[in-house]
Amino acid sequence: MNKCTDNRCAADFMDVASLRALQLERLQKIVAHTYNNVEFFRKRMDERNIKVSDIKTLDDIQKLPFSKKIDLRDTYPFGLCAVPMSEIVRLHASSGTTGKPIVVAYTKEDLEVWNQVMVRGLAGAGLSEKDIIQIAYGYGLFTGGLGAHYGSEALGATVVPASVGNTQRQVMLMRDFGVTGICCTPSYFLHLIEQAALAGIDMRDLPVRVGIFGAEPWSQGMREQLEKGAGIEAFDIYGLSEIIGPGVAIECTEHSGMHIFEDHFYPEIIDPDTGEVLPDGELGELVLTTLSKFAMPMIRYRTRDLTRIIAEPCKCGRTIRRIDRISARSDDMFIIRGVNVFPSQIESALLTVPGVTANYLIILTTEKGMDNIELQVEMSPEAFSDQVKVLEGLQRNIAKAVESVIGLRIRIKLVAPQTIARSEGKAKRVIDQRLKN
Ligand code: DLL
Repeated sequence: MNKCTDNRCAADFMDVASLRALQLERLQKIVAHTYNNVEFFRKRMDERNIKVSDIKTLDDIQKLPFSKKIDLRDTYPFGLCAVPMSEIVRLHASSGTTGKPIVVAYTKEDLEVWNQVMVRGLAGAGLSEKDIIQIAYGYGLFTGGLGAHYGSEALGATVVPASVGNTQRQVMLMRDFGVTGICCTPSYFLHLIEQAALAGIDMRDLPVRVGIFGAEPWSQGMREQLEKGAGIEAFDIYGLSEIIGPGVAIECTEHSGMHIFEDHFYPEIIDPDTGEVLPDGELGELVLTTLSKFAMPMIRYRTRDLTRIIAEPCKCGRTIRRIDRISARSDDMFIIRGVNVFPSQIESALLTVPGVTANYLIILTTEKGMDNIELQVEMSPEAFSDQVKVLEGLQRNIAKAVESVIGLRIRIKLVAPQTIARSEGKAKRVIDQRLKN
């Protein structure tokens, strides 16, 4: 058992009965606060004839209506705020793929909660005031940069606010400042490793030892590429703007799921089609309720992220439950020839094949009235070959690996190292060129 020595992590190890009591107390308070201050939410409760006083146990949360991203869009920009603007000290926004951004707001106390969960997460990943942490998530309206920044500062670490971009300079800073921890998207870190190599720097020779990677789905194969390529320990961190930003859940050193800071974010898993609450252990859509965020509380927010709750105790001794790696977003799924496919399934299968990198692109097209998938894959420089036989063998292996997971034979196109566009933030993995009828 690896009890965290930082006493700011005490809540992670709270006895379960006290944790449930704390959750209930906070739930009752936040439901009352939201009912009293957010007209949108009050109407929804009134329509269903639900009263604040109906929340007597944690299970009573199921009486409350769900909320969704569309609610934030419909009430843009400040319709879900539960405090006057004079109490709001920060706004963030997330653009998403279509339409208006969604806006999220924080009071001073909300930011304090955000810092606390980040401190607990970073400390659990073995970081401390002795570390120099480079933040290479984007700074700005995106929550990644500032969330990781202030969390690392609150931990007491030395923060290098690099933001994204200027990749060669990022590598130089890491080397010259002796950076020991890095926070960025996993795809961007892969890019940093490659760029370092091009500059003649082997990331494994640098002091960096911990990576805090999130904001996009990533597979076990990707973890291996990052850990081996840079000689680091990689931690999966999860979060979303609507709930707070990064720091909703994070892995501990056991790396068997992400501990969710459930004293602040109450998790449920539902069947995405029926809305029925599923028991612990079953895969479904994660629904979160913010128990202690007052500027813009979220009640039963449907994240669209698919995972399961791991209720079994973790070897690390934390009593807060875990969620599994986010296997996909329900809206990332595409249907090809009647088969449901998630990009993350393709990544997991692909990276079991030696000689490929995690730089890939899925291209969906319509040919002769049929939907088709092409998977473009960058080969590793070592595996890159001009021998047709070698390339064909690799193509066959990838096609087989993918078929064994999704049940479809898809076209594989091998491309030379460094040909697929790199992203500095969330990687774009799918290009959909299908004809829409
Ligand atoms: O991505 C917050 C964040 C920043 C998390 C930095 C972690 C690190 P949004 O831009 O609102 O917020 O996007 C949230 O990103 O619903 C998931 O679909 C996805 N996501 C976030 N973390 C992970 C992860 C930030 N570790 C959306 N694994 C979420 C898989 C993730 N998907």
